[in-house]
Amino acid sequence: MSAIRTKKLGLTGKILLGMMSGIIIGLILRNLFPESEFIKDYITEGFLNVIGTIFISSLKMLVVPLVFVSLVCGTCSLSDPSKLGRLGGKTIAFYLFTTAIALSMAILIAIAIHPGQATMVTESMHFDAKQAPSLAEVIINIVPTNPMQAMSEGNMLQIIIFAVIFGFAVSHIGERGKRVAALFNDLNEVIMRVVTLIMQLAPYGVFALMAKLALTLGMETFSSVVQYFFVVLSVLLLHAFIVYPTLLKLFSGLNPITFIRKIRDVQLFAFSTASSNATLPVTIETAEHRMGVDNKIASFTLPLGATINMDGTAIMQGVATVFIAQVFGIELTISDYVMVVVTATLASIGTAGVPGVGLIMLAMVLNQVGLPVEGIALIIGVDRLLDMVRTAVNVTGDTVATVVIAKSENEFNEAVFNDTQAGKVAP
Ligand code: DAS
Repeated sequence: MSAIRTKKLGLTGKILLGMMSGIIIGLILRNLFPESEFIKDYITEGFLNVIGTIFISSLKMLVVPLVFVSLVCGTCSLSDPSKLGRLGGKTIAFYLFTTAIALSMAILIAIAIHPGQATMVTESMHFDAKQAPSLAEVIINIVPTNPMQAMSEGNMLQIIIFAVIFGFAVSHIGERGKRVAALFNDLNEVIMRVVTLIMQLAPYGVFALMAKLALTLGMETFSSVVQYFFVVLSVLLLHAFIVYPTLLKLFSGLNPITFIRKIRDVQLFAFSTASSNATLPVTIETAEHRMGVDNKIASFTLPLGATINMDGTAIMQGVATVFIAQVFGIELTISDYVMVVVTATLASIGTAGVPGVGLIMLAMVLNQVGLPVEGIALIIGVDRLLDMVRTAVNVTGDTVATVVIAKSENEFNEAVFNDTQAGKVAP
């Protein structure tokens, strides 16, 4: 057990080392050679971009096969099919509950601190708002007309629906179904082994991502919207380290400190990649092998959460809406705030966990309450950094819900969570 713990600690330490050295080296290069075309072309957009993109692509490469195979395994191993309905209901209810808490907290704190000053409006502000899907389109688009196309496009909600139906069918063909299920379980183990191998690349990938970010994101960006940045950051940290541990303790009785220690790797991956989807392989491996969640729960709740549960994003949208209203001197009514909560919650359901999606959905929220979408131009400069933090909050919320639901369904090995029994960690 100590060997496993040392190995895990080594990986976390190496990732943190990669992150810090990337930021320091990036900032040094930016300050020593601020105008260097060589640095820009061959280091930032060259070497660092290549390494960082390959690392994120290697994680994303696993998302579709992992989600499909693990969901088929999870669904066909659910002995009582009616459990699927209860599991789905519990999962979606818990996700909506935590998102509503996140949004309400964000709006109340932004109103109290009042970060937006009317002096910041300029003529040059402009933001091309992409048309977000309507609720009806989101629901219709859930069912895939072509599962292969859904997989090639990475349409997560369609993949989830197809995998659940496929797995349900596997459990209804008797003995032959058992052979199919065994095959999918073996495939799942293979994919988990690939996840463990790719995790060894993390320190190098994280170094490249952080160095590129430090080289491109100048400190001057922050000065204009520093208050907005720190209001969002403080609500994100409040939600991650106060609200979630409280909910975990309340709904499962488990030790929040143990959870925070074990979720660290997942948060670092999410922070570095700014993508819940890309982090999904690590989230599932951690939930199953380090927290004792059974595959039949994790394979369902985590892919669903990476797609429909984005509390961190909702927090940004809540603060940004209040901030932009304040900057433009627009008074929002209570019903406007209720509309923000409903729209931001629905907006997060229909969007995949990829970098920057929260900002695109913010345009939908601003439209809904009649606020100028141009206001997004004020905050876009610091959004990448906030995207990284809110993605870490998103995956933390997905994992809290998964642990709570697994324990409530008795599909949870508390000995693994408390480190009194080794999980199935790949050697
Ligand atoms: N980057 C998104 C995610 O992967 C969150 C966001 O864009 O707000 O969860």
